[in-house]
Amino acid sequence: MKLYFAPQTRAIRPLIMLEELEVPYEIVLIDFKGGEHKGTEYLKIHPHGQLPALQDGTLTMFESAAICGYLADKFPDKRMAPALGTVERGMYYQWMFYSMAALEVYALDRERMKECFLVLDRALSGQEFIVGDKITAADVMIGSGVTWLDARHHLLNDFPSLEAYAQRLLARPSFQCAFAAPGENARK
Ligand SMILES: N[C@@H](CCC(=O)N[C@@H](CS)C(=O)NCC(=O)O)C(=O)O
Repeated sequence: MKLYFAPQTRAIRPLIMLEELEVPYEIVLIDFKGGEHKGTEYLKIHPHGQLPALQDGTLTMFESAAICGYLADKFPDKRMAPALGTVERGMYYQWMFYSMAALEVYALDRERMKECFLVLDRALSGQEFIVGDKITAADVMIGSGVTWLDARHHLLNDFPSLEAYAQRLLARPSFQCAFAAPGENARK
């Protein structure tokens, strides 16, 4: 599997997934600052010239949430997605979609973001992960989103359950790896 990656972009999400899954992968580092993502070659991979993208055999796909969902389903023994048709799967879909349809959509709106953080804070009160006691792809999406948004809005202090959750996730080797400096990302 090849992950098209640049540091400090949404490409950290599938990287966290690959690290949590502990499966082999190859990083294709794209020179984002140099504009390589808009070059002819990369536009064949991602039609909008954005990161991330994933290649797995004959599959080439984009959209960070879709990639994380795909990876979770590809390795079911790692239980990064709850079983189909369960209550947990319903909640998993809710938070996966919420990460894109609420957190990302309201990224620039501080008041809406407070509302989102309150919703997440309540959901996380008394539980370790967003869908119970096991990390899933939804935590990768919500956790990376919250961390990114808080760098802009500095709201976490007011939401203790969400803040503790973000800290727990950031302490995991997978998150540490994805946030590390370029060239230090890939697991040996
Ligand atoms: N919804 C997409 C957004 C992808 C995206 O906007 N990626 C940024 C980097 S974080 C990018 O490539 N921006 C360059 C551009 O939009 O031209 C996803 O989640 O994968």
